[in-house]
Amino acid sequence: MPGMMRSDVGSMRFLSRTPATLAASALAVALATTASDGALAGTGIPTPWQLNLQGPVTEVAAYINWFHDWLNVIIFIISIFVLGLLVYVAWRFNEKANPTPSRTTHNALLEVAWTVIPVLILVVIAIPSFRLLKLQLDIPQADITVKVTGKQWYWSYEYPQDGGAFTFDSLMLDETQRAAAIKAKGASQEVGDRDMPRLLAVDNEAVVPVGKTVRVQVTAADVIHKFTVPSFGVKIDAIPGRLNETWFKADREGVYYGQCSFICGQNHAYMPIAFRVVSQERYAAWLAESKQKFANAGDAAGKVATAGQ
Ligand SMILES: [Cu+2]
Repeated sequence: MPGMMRSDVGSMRFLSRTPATLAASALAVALATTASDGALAGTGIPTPWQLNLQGPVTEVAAYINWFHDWLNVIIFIISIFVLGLLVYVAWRFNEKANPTPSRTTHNALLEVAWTVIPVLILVVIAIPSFRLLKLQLDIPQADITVKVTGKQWYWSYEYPQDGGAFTFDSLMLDETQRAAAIKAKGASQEVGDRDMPRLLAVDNEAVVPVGKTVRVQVTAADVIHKFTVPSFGVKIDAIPGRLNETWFKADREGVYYGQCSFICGQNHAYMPIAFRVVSQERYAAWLAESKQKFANAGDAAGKVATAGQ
């Protein structure tokens, strides 16, 4: 897709300059431009008719997008090559065209080639794959730690550092609440749908500062959930009794939505994740405000009954 943060994966650029990549990129760009009206459409949020991955705002997500495109190039080349071979064999060596077939059974050069070439293909997949795994799993020194707990069917966020030490629950706005929120803002339906998207907008967004490394500790309180934010390149299981860790460093302000990605019960589809990435000043203001607001926040168990209606 155009305008993506490719610069972050500069070390892999040598691989993305082949003519085949350029052709595939051109095709992807053509498809993406017909599918969306702006280069950044689909960043932080899915869009109608979206074909590609959501736009990345972290190094990991940019790498995932690049790796996805790179695999597609390999897949296209192999598929076209195999299809070409099949068509050629069916045309050139059918019974009519080739009534007396050759009885050749061995060809050393060919056998070496069809062993070595697939190995090389696996190597050019494995190297970036391991690099990506290392980037995801090797969590850098964190500026902020946020603990996220999946619950049926909402998320709780805990800010243990920064002297914050507050917890809050984040529940999806149902259509009645969303309509009321849009009305309270005095926004048009169009603006309301953009700022408070259906099935994604929540009552309390998690807020983090831009350009800071956020370590996310993920767990669950009841059943297995999965914490997923596509534009951060983050997807990790939330398992009761286990603390999983991941990280992201968003390099652009904005709101980035995700969803639970592990079927966890009746309202699995209605427990979105919303991260608002803001400037350091706005983050500090939000922290101060939240310390007051969530000082006595109890568990949201009582709110669940209205969450998915
Ligand atoms: Cu869930």
